[in-house]
Amino acid sequence: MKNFFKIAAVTGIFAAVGLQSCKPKDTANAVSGDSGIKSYVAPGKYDEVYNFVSGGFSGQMSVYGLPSGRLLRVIPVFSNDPEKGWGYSEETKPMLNTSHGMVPWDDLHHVQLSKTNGEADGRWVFGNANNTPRVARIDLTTFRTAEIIELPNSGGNHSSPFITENTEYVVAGTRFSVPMDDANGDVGIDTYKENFKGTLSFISVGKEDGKMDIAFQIQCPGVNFDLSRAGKGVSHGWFFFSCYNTEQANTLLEVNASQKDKDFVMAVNWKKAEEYLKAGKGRKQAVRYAHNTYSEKTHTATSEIKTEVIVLDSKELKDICYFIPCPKSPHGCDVSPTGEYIVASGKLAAVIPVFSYDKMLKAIAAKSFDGEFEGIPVIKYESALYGEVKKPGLGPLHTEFDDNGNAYTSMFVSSEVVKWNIKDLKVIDRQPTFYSIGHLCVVGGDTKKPTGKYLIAYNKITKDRYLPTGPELSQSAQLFDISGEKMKLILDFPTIGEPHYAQAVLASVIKDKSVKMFKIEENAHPYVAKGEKESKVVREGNKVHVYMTAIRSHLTPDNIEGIRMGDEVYFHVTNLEQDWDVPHGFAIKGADNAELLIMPGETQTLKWTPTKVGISPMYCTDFCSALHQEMTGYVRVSPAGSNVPLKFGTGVTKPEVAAASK
Ligand SMILES: [Cu+2]
Repeated sequence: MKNFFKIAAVTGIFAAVGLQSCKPKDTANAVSGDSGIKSYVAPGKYDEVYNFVSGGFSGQMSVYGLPSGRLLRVIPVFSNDPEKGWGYSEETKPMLNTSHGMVPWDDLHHVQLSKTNGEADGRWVFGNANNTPRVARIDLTTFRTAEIIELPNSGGNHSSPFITENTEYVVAGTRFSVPMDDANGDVGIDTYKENFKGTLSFISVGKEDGKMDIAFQIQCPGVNFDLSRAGKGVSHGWFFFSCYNTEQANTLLEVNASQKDKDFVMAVNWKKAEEYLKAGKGRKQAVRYAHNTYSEKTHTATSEIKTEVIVLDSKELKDICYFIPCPKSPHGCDVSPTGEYIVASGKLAAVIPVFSYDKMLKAIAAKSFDGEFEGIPVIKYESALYGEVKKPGLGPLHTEFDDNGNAYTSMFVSSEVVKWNIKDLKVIDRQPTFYSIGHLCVVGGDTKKPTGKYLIAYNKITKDRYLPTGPELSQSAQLFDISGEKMKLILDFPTIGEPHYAQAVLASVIKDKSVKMFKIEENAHPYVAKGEKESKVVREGNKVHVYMTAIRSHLTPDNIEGIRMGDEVYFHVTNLEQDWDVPHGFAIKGADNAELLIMPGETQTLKWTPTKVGISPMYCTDFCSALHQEMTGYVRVSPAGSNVPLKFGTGVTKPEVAAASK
């Protein structure tokens, strides 16, 4: 058996991936009859569902309307975004701060909506940074990133951000085990088994304000944590993580981490961990990590470096972590709506094992163990197993659920979605995807109450699905109607970056909470100008602060003189509009960062260091009115040491001399 797996896995399956040999033949006829009409949303009509999709290596999150597949918004999270000035404006730069300094890129893999009673409550959506481990919280009243927290003791934040049923915790398991941050990391890489550790970070989330904090970490054996789900219903209080590389290999993982027939699902009793934490069983560890928050009062982010984290050791505290054997290199680890069944997906396995929470508890009570792995009890496979889905397809990755007791599993290698019944584990239907599906998403499919109407497949490859666009083709999502016995493909739509995981929720949960503008009288930005009369230009040494306002269709001031080479100029632009959907933009010639995009009632700052003597035009970048093209101005830059007086104005052909020079 072991040899079969080795050959099948390393030769057969990987060759199949490379050759696309499992490409379905009937691509042209994929949507037939009137199925397409099911995705049609007439002009002027709203979509029924919001779909939050990870942007993979773009570092952003995108928002689509379903069933139309319309791209509604790209939310900047971990990467600079010149469209919105994210990471370029002085106010947003602190959001990308880390213990390594500013890291303006990451690889966002998974998204997860906040939950109340196990259902999406539409308050926040969380995303993970895989590369430089971080977790972000996005506020769904503004669709903007409100908070980013860095994770110490982690390398590759893949198993993240997964959430308990009342958003008590967002959890983040490290993908790459590494030496702990307070240990000497200058060790031979081949000392992996001795020195490399895995960690699970439990991030608490403020009930009202959503504020994140690392409540504790659990130190685990050095393996790769891949995905996770919180228990719910009967299994509330537990977390389940898939782990691979239990071989603890440190090189050529494609072979060396595919040796064993079984890796593990790790079950974590987080309620028990909380008890140990309260009883003072944690170790305080000195670390450095950034915690960045954006305030909509000041429209400004602050970054704080934290210096301590509490670590619980899974080896010492025997009853918080258990391993369950799982074939083979598992990816998905998904919990059914009732919380009773845990579905694991071995990427290289020929079956889908379904574990029973009840059987797992009984196995723990009866100590039905197969020894230990790195000091953690290993439950006997058969003792926790409910049953196996036989011949589901090749390369099972991830499972979600509907409201009728069915499960849907993505099959990467055989490029299909397989529907099966949770009770009898029989396959009901299979539909091809185009091509190489990774994650899938059912509306509410990871919650206690799935809606069971739409399923979206997130595919790695599109090949012949869209018009060619050079060497790189758009990646894609595919929408299936799952309201009947058979799944029906109804739409293809292209996606931003590489769509990993996504979540979807009925639009009614979110749409009426949208912020339409920020009240100008509540703007507490230190450089706000709450009306044109408050606009001014102030020199402080070589720093020049421009308190500027924007309203249709002019900037105030729009003529500025007296700037000198060597100055740092800060344009603090307040958008005076108090009307929905009227942002203004701001850009100036030669600025080496980006534009600003300023929402109604908000203030944002562009830092500009002039590089040439002369006249630099500036203008509004967001087409705001019929006279948007006239929304412009000039800045005069004179040589260093010049005695051109500081002057500014709007609507005067001869500007007044600045009174407010310091
Ligand atoms: Cu404008």
